[in-house]
Amino acid sequence: MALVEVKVPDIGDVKDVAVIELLVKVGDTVALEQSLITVESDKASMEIPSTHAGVVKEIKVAIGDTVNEGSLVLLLEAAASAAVAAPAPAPAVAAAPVAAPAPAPVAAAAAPAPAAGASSFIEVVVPDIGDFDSVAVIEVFVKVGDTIKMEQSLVTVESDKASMEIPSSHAGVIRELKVKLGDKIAKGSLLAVVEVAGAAAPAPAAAPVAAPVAAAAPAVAAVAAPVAAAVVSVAAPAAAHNPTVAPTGKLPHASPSIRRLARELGVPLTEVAGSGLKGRITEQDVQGFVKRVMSGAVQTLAQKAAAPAASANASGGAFPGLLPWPKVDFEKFGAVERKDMSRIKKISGANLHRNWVVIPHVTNHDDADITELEAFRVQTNKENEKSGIKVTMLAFMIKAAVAALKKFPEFNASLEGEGDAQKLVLKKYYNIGFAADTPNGLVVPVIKDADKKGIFEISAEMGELAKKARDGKLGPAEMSGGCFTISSLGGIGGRYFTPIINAPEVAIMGVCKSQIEPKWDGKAFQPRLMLPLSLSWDHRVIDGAAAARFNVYFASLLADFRRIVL
Ligand code: CAO
Repeated sequence: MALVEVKVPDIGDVKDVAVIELLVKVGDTVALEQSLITVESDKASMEIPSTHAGVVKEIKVAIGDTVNEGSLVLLLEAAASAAVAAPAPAPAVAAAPVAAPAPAPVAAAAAPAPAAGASSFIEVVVPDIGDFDSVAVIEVFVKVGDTIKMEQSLVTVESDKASMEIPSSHAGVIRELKVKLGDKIAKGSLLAVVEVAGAAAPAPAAAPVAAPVAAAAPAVAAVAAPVAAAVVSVAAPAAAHNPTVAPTGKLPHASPSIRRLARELGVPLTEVAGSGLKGRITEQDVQGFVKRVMSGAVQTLAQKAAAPAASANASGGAFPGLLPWPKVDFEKFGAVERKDMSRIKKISGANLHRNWVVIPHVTNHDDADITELEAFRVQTNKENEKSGIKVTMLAFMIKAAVAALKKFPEFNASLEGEGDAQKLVLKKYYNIGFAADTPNGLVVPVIKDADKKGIFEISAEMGELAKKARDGKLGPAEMSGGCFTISSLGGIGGRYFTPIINAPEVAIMGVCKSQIEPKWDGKAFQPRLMLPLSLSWDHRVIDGAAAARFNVYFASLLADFRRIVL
């Protein structure tokens, strides 16, 4: 087996790009064209693919290094066929499937005669972006009315190997925005109409917009050239793209400016859930992450690993030893389809993951005899048929939860702070969330001040909130402030499950489908309607005995609802 030097291929006119990610490690088996490192200029990030298949023997770059065309990336023990195809000393560029076309300067630039005080309208178009003839817009940084500087990034576009920001060729005020998220654009596509103040004369009457765009003013071209070079230098995807090796899945989806922002703020992008198109990490996601870290609602993995064992979130210590996520070439086994995750699924998934990892969960199962309560509910609904309000079992459970939270205040609490400064916040209000299944994923609307509301009012409000949830119209205020959550799968089926606590709450009640079961009354078995309960609780705050008592009390309330008023 021959050792092969894998080098940075022709990356256009860009010089001294920084290595921002290592996507492989020594010992990894890489395929031809598999991305090895990510480099970043000030306007674009790109993955550098391998020129050979083989096993990584030595990595010659580190994060933060600057590289250029020809820089040695790593040594590879090439697989037999690849070694023959590309002898070791041959420059990687020769075989590189990513050699970029020669860059061309930004096309959109105006050079009309100046006329102080006048303003004109300029069409800003996509410059030469190399071989990409249809790239998707994944971020739009500006809106109509924004004042922009020359070279300010307007949009980010993404191919399957790189993302790049498209800068403006002019300073001015955006008067029309001609692209939106998801649009496919290419060289020459119109991005925006910009009103340029002062420097540019009004264009000839016949063609007020097009005229200024036609010729490039030298000054503008000079400034814009490096940008264009960075843009076009982005490695073109290989002609013979192998879907089994790229993308690697390790690279967080974020544009260069977001990566820069994250680096400045010290935000680990791998831990940020992206809410943008295709899971793209947006500026808001980074800011939100910072806010959550600052408020103590979340820790970075590094913080968790460094946290003392006594810390509330000390579970993070286990992370560094975790095996990497299995990479499977699914297509090898049969046909597959890839689907984007809904925004709600991504957000709720990230929250559930954090809660599952950080909170030491325990789940107690129990049953409530709801024979009489169900009869009462059916009777109530019959009596109120005309009113249109249907009372559901969940409304009774919300009232029972309020009573149980009053009796066991540590369940109506949240942990705050870390280490010695940690406190338990006991709430004197009773807001109960209920998990609602929607076509886009799970959401948790909150019934505020459930202690002050009756069963009818709760039922009506739940109906409205559940409808809003299904229609995707729930506002953040309607999902915040919860003290305790009930997750009811009763309308669907199942026996018991282990619900994940909705942080910063400390417990959640899961409910499954009630069914008639034989219960011994001391003399004979009686058919009773039994409701399966699954209470998950945070063992940092609650003990098993308290959880068992909570369940017993909760079940006793449902068994005889008169106890609520005691
Ligand atoms: N046992 C037996 N039947 C039950 C029941 C139970 N525990 N709970 C509800 N039902 C019955 C209802 O009586 C109703 O029957 P009828 O139409 O004959 O009266 C039927 O199931 C449908 O009820 P529902 O689900 O519409 O109403 P709900 O108040 O129980 O629930 C809501 C509302 C929004 C909670 C529910 O629609 C929902 O989204 N549940 C899923 C929650 C979820 O996904 N949890 C999992 C989170 S973890 O991933």
